[in-house]
Amino acid sequence: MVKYAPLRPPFAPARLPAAPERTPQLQDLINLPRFNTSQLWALPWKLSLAFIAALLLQAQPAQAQRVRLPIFDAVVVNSYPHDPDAFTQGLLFRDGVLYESTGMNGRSSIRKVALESGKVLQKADIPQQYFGEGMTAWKDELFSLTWQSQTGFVWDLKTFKLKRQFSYSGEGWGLTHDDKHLVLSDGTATLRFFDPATMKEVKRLPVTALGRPVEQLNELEWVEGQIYANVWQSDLIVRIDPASGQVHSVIDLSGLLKRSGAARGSEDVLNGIAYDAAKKRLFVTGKLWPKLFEIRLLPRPLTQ
Ligand SMILES: [Ca+2]
Repeated sequence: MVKYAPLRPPFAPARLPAAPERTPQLQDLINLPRFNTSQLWALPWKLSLAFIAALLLQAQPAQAQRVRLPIFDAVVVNSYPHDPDAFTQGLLFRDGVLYESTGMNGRSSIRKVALESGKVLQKADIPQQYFGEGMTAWKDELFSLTWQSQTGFVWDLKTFKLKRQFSYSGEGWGLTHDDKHLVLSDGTATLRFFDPATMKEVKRLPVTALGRPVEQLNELEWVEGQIYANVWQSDLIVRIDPASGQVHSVIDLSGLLKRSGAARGSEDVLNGIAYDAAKKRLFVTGKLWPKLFEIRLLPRPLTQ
């Protein structure tokens, strides 16, 4: 799958093309708000695909009823500094600190980051030939992926020393774990589960929303028995039932990028979900975003 083709070579954020709009396929599935005329004037003059999709749904009320999924909006509880040069690929929270993996050839790393200050406390670089991707912590180790090299790394959680490598087929995008397995996304609509002891694949989980596959699943987080997944190049996080693979609700984070202060380039998309299970705090950030947010989820009222 072409993921970063417009970027290479060279990596040049200032010259990136305009951002693509949201993933229309998934956007079609969620319960878009219905705009009334008093709200119309406040919308940006440039109609987004989301808005067009909303109009289409308005024009086809029967279909809108059929494709409705519950939506949650995000209330920002706290915001913290985040390294604007970090091309965030993986994010997790453990023992009071954040761990983050970053991407791009020559800029990929794993980091331990202080939540409040955003300061990088510890860092290990990933060799230049690799494009870093998602990461998760398992026991006293960190497992990190690479995009197309079919190579993963296992790091000591405390020392950040590289302990060993593993290989897997296909691409590596996001990584998290349940109580038994590591869960890997690869840009498709299928999540793959691995035994962390052997890194052998043990099962696959097709992810669907109202019967349709949800492609481009990216950064992952295991949250209270559910899998949260960024949908790449969208402002959406889908909440997946790990038993059935069904998306049962969607978190709409549109507006957070602007609030983060990030420049709107094609690559500075939402991509980072971490959960503090002890204090039940949910954190999100994006690639090259100067801010990281703690958010609380608020159900969006259903419109008639
Ligand atoms: Ca994560």
